[in-house]
Amino acid sequence: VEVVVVNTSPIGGMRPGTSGLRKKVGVWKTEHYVENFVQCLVDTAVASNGGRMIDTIVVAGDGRYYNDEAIQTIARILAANGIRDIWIPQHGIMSTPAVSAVIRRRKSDGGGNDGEGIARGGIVLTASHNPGGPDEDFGIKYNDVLGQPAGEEFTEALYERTMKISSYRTVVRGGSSSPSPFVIDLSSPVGTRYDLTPSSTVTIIDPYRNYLDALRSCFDFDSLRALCSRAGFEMMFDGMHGAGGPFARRVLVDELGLSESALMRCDPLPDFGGCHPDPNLTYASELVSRMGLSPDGSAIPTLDPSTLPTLGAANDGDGDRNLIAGAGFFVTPSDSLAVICDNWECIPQFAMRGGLGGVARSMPSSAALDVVAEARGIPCFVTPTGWKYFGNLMSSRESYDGTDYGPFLCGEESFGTGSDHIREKDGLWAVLAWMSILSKANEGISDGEALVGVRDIVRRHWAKYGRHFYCRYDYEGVDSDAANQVMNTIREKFVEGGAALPDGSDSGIKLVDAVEFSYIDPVDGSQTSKQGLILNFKLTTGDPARVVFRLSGTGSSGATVRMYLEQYEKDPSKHDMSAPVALKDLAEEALRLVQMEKTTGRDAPTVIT
Ligand code: VG1
Ligand code: CO
Repeated sequence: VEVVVVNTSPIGGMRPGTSGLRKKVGVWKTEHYVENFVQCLVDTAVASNGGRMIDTIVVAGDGRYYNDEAIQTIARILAANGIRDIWIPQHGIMSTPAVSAVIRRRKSDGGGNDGEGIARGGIVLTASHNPGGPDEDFGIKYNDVLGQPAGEEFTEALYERTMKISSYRTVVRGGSSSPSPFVIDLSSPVGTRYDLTPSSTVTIIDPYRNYLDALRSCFDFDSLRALCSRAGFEMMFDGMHGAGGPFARRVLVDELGLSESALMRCDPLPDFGGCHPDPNLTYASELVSRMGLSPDGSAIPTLDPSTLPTLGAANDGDGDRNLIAGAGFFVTPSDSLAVICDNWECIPQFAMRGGLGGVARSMPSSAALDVVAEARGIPCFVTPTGWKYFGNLMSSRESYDGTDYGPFLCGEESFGTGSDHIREKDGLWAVLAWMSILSKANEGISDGEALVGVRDIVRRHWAKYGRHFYCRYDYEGVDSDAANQVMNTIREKFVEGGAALPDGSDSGIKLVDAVEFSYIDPVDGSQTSKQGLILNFKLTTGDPARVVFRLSGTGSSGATVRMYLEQYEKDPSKHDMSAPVALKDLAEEALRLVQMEKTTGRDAPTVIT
C-alpha cells in the first residue's frame, strides 16, 4: 500500500447548506469531487484542532445510493492523511443520531486505539430527507468532537479551501506501477481491522451499542416494555426505508417486545423504495392513512378511532426526524415539543434531574413551547433553523465545575426533536418520549378500560395553554431568481418600508410589523443574519398570528420557498378545527401581500404539512 498525492483543481459550488453539502449523485460522481471535498474537510478539521492531526474519526451513512462507494473513497483519503483510527459501522449504515452517540460515547476498545479513546469527529453521508438513487441526492456533513454538526465558521472555512485545493492524498495498493484501490469489506464482523497504512487502521464497529446506551440513559425500558404489552396498545413505526429502520427494530422489537408487524419499511434501501423519505403528512402517506388521517392531517370521520393504532411514528432517511400521530390524530412537531416539555416528569432523563434546565426551538417553529416554558419557569431560547445552533447551547450548559444546569430539550417545526443525550435531533428518541408520556398517562387506567390516547393528551394540553394552529407551505423547485425576488420584495416593502404597511384586506387580518430574523449566538457571540422574514399580524379576534418566509438551505437544485403559518387560539371550543381551515384566511392574506403567484407562477404549494 502506498500513499499517493494526486493533483486536482478547485471545483465550484461546494458551500455546505443548513446541514452539509447536498448534491445530485451525478455531481458527486464527477472526477475528484468526493476527494476534493473530503481533503478540504480534513484540512479544515486539522486547522480547527490547532494544527494537530485528528486521531480518530467515524464514517457512516444513511445507506442511500453511493453510500458504500463514498465510504471506501473517504477511508482512503483519511488513511493517506494519517488519521490513526477510522471507525466504520458494519454494513456502513448508521442513523445520524447514532453517529452522534458514537462520537460522544465510544471509548477505546483496547485495540490499536490508545489515544484519548474518543472520536474527534464524524463524517456523515446523508442527504437526510431528500430522495436517494442514481438520479437523486447524496450528501456529506461533518460533526465535531462533541458530536454536533460543524458550525458556520467551520463550513465557511471548508468552503474557502475548496476554492484553493491543488492536490489530495489517497492510498493505492500495488504501488504506482499497477495501482488498485484498497477495498474494505463492510459486511465483515464487528471488530475486524484493516491496516490501510502502517499508521492508519479501519475498525468495523457495532452500529447499535453506543446509541442504545444513550437511549437507555434517557428512558425506563422496563416501563416502556410494560406499555407495549398492554391490552389495547398498538403501534406502527414507518422507517421509510432509511437508516432509522434497523435501529427501530433493535429498540422497539428486540428491547421493548413489540411484534415485527409493528414495523413498516424498516429495511434500508439505496433509493428508499422510490419514496421521498421525509416523515410528513404528504410523504408518509401510507402511515398517515393507517392512522386514520387524511393528507391534511384531519381525522377520516368514518373510521372508529378505537380500531386504529394507539401510536404511529415515522423517521426520515437518516433517522433524525420524527412524525408522531395517534388514532385519527396528527401531532404537529411544534405541539409535540411543547407537550414533551410540559410532561418532563414522564421522562426519566428529565425527571431524575428535577426537570428541564432549558429548552429551545427554531424561529419558524410555533410559540407553543414558549408558552409552556414561561408557565413552568424554564429558560427558553429561539435559534435559527438547523441543529448546529442547539448544539452550542447544549454544550455550553455542560458542567465543568459541578454546576447542574439541568437537561435540555429542543426541536424544530420540520419534524426534529431531541435533547442533550446527543447533539443531533433524534427520531427514535421522540418516539420513546411519547411512549413514556403514554405510559404515565395510562398508569391509573385498568385493563379493559379505554387507554388515554395521543389525542386526549394533546387536547388537554391545548385546553390548558391554548392552541397554536400551525402549517407549513413548501414551494419546491422554484426558479432561484423568482425565489430571491419574493424575499427581496418582502424585505423592501415590509421590513425596510415598515411605515407603509398596507391596510388589511377584506378578511380583516392586519399586518402589524415585519422583521428579518438574525441571531447572535449567546455562547460564542457569532452572528447569523437573514434567517427568515417574519410578518406579524393581528386577527379580527385580536389574537396574534404570524407568517414566516424562508428559503431552504438543504436542496440540491432550484430553490424552495417555505411559508410557515401560525395562529394562536385560546378558546377551547375552537380547538377542534383543522389547521388548514383555521389558517386559510391568514395564508391567503400573506400570499397576496408577497405576490407569490405573480412572482413564482405558482398558485399552490407542492407540499403542505
Ligand atoms: C430543513 C429544515 C430544518 C432542518 C434541516 C436539516 O432545512 O427546515 O429545520 O434542520 O432541514 O434536517 P431547510 O434549510 O431546508 O429549511 V435533515 O433531517 O434534512 O438533516
Ligand atoms: Co434527517
